[in-house]
Amino acid sequence: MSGAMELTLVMVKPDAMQRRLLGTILRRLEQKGLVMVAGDLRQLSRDTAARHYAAHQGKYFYDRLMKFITSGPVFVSVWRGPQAIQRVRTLVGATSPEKAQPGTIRGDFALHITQNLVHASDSPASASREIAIFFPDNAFFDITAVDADLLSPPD
Ligand code: FUP
Repeated sequence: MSGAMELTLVMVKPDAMQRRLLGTILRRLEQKGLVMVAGDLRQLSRDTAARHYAAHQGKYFYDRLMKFITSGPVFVSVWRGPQAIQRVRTLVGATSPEKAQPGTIRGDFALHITQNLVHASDSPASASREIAIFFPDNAFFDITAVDADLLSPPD
């Protein structure tokens, strides 16, 4: 069973942009069969970054995180697919660099807990909240992959 269709927010962070890993990261999500339905290169303001990371306000790493995420352009995107939220999290890998497994984006390319290349929504509630921050118009492309039925046949 492939699961319900979901939307999830993926942000490719300034370290990945600097390291020219945008294409590599997007490619992994595409290879899995997920479809990008919105995407944009943006410089985050401190206000937008604070909304996005509201749950971490007051934590010891908050200032470092805010400085990092506003240090250069990020690529914000919305992806669609069956159980896309958990599947993207699995492809991204664990937050801690010691725990991120080889084969995941962080496991293969990241050494640091802050400079960890990519953000992905961690639950349906986070996905809705984060998508509304970056794409308030909710105007997503209605792309159906030509191989959608092969990748995820209806049950
Ligand atoms: P994740 O969902 O894997 O991106 O991780 P969290 O939501 O737990 O943390 C959000 C961001 O805070 C992470 F991308 C990295 C940063 N962070 C730190 O810099 N130090 C920490 O100790 C924990 C998280």
